[in-house]
Amino acid sequence: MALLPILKFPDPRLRHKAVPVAVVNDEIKTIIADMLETMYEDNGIGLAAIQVNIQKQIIVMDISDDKNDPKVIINPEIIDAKGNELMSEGCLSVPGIYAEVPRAQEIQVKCLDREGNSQEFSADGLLGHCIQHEMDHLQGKLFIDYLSPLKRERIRKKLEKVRKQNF
Ligand code: GNR
Ligand code: NI
Repeated sequence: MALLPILKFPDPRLRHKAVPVAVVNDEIKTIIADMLETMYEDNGIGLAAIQVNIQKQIIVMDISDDKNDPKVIINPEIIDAKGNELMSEGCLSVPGIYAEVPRAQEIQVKCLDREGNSQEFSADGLLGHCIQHEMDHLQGKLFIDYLSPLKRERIRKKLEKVRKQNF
């Protein structure tokens, strides 16, 4: 097991696109274990492989209060979506920033699980929002892209300042 460094906005590598996983082999299982450890360490409810500089379509999540219900989705596709709702989101790659983001209210997801088996399920509420947030990461998109360019620019300046202070 290993903790992986999380890329922070405006790192251009957060704009890369992930490619599908061909087979869920031992290499992929190691990445999943390391991603879960990293997500729990940083108190996130989700983590996409792009955030740890791995360009593969792998997402880990745990929205449970006790942090004992890990969910892993690989090569996810949204095959149906309905409704629209706003929810306040944060992101481990955009630390300290929170904003309301519009998402579908309920989605139908098709994916592989961590054993490589095909799965289909519906998700709403926090899990639904989290899946949509993580799937955006796999396409190089961040939740702050839904904000106005002015707000995004303010956030970029703030995080650049924090980065320089920590240098
Ligand atoms: O920890 C996280 N919280 C969160 C809250 C609302 C909607 C999405 C999320 S995901 C985020 C972790 C993260 O950055 N995942 O990419
Ligand atoms: Ni995020």
